[in-house]
Amino acid sequence: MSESTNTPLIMGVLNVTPDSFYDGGEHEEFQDALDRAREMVEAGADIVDVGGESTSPGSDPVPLSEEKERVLPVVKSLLQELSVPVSIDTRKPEVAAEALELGADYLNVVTGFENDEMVSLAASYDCRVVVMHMQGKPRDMQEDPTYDDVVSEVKAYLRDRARSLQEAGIRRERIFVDPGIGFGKTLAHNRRLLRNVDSLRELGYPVLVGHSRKTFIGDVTGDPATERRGGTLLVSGYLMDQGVDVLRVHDVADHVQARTMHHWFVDEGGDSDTGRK
Ligand code: HH2
Repeated sequence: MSESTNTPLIMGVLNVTPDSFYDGGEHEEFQDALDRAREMVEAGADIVDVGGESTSPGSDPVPLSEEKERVLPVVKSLLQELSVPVSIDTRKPEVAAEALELGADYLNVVTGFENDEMVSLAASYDCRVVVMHMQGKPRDMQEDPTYDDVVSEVKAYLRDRARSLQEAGIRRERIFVDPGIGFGKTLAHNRRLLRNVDSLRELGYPVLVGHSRKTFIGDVTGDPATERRGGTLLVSGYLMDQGVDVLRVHDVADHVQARTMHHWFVDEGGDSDTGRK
């Protein structure tokens, strides 16, 4: 196997959402989620992010009991079985509380920890937290996103939120910030943010980016979500150039390979050609 590095960390996306493809019901869905998580870890994922509610543009909220039924058994099994940290991606404090009680290592909240209950949960479990920027709500966030200067506004928001998390008792080194690609952003906003991840890193917190297979790639290329691997990888390489700390992605094996190549290309010594074969 090729030499590997672990910067940036690769966070594999595990969406536990109903799929019309299955007619075998819940059990099959559960087994399928475990299999996909195992595959991602085998491929080199550093973290597995489990989510049971779609937050893509136009999506509706999932009832609490349904989200719990979907994600908690999966989180429980993964925590028992996997050697890597498990992250819970939820907007609901009730789901977060149970996942943290089971031992979840990361709390990934796309609503910026604006909910005080989420903040106190994160503080009492001393987990790692991902604080993300979003303008609006998934239902309508893409209707007319507006900024004077998207980079400085997102940066200021993340600085404020991270500070208030620290004030609530969450240690600085446990906080990750995320510009929220596609969450209340136009194509031009997404591009500006992706080009300025190095500026977000000036905040002094590790930066996580979740751009994988998102709509902006389809807007540029015309390709559906299942065929956006090339676009995703190109953007990932560009983010690696800027020192991104965590990439939240669907295609783990491709990213582990890209990370190894990036390391070889950028970090591994000089260019001198001594003529030695
Ligand atoms: N994006 C999605 C969900 N969770 N969390 C963080 N921290 N950053 C993101 O950019 C992010 C996230 C949405 O993407 P995906 O999981 O691919 O889609 P869906 O919400 O439809 O399951």
